[in-house]
Amino acid sequence: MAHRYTSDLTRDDVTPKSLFLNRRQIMAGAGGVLGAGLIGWAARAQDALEPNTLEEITTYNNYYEFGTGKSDPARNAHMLTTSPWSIEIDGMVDNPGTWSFEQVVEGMTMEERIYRFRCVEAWSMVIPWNGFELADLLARVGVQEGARYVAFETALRPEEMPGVRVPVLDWPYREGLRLDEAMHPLTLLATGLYGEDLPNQNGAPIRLVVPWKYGFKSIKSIVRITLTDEEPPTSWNMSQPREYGFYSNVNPEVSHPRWSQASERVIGGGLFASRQPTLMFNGYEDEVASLYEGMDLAEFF
Ligand SMILES: Nc1nc2c(c(=O)[nH]1)N[C@H]1C(S)=C(S)[C@@H](COP(=O)(O)O)O[C@H]1N2
Ligand SMILES: [Mo]
Repeated sequence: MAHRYTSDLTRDDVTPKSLFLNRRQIMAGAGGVLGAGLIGWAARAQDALEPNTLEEITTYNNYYEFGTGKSDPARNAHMLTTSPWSIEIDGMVDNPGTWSFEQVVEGMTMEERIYRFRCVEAWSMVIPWNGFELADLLARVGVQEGARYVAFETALRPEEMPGVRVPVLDWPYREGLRLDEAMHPLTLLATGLYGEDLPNQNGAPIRLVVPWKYGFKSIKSIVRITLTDEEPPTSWNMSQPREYGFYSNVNPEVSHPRWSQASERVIGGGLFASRQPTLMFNGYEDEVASLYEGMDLAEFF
């Protein structure tokens, strides 16, 4: 995984057109960097797909199996053995079984996808992932008729994961998607970032990335994928159901009970880049809004 993969999804596809402005035009119009505040907002929106540094992406993490502090995963995740790795794929599939990591990745179309990443805690980054579409793997295992959801599980290894001695969550970490969300072309199984193997703290060797949902849906270090006809239990929803819904689509208009989701703190960044407005579906509204037609997005949060 030492090379960069080309993507058939360009920046234009994943950037709302109204925000896709030319930075040089903005700066010319503003008469320089010290232009009006409004210009700063526009420049930040344009800059939103400038990836964060590798340093930022790998030192500010949430991976509670290695501790609840933002720097705990970078300090502790080296303890996780990521090779060999196997994934159990079961439930309503034609070819259930245990797959090695190498078997899972074999023949998949690897791409680079530069995605916005928005944590429910109201911080954000831009991350250049390498991986493949979950839909391609699901096609390979053969989803049976009647399956409606996909459930995911993270490894649970107390001897390698100091954080699971603390019952902050009901381990193993579990997540899930509706089948149509799982099949969406934006939904990625990531195996790398910045063209290198995924660092352990980011969910090695393979993790989910669902860019229009809050970050906790993007489950790390997956060991099990189950097709089912019932909405699966998910860790944060089980822990605090009034705060974290099953859907958890990024929505600036629906506040978390304890804080607003209208804006986000940008990790890293330069002069202007401390806070920016949060976008509906994290900026992927054109691509995913149709999945939720007719649903009350405040009720199904
Ligand atoms: N297994 C597992 N997956 C997880 C988490 C976790 O604690 N355990 N944290 C989630 C949360 S809250 C976020 S914001 C993202 C963080 O991903 P990153 O550290 O790669 O930025 O991972 C998600 N996936
Ligand atoms: Mo998060």
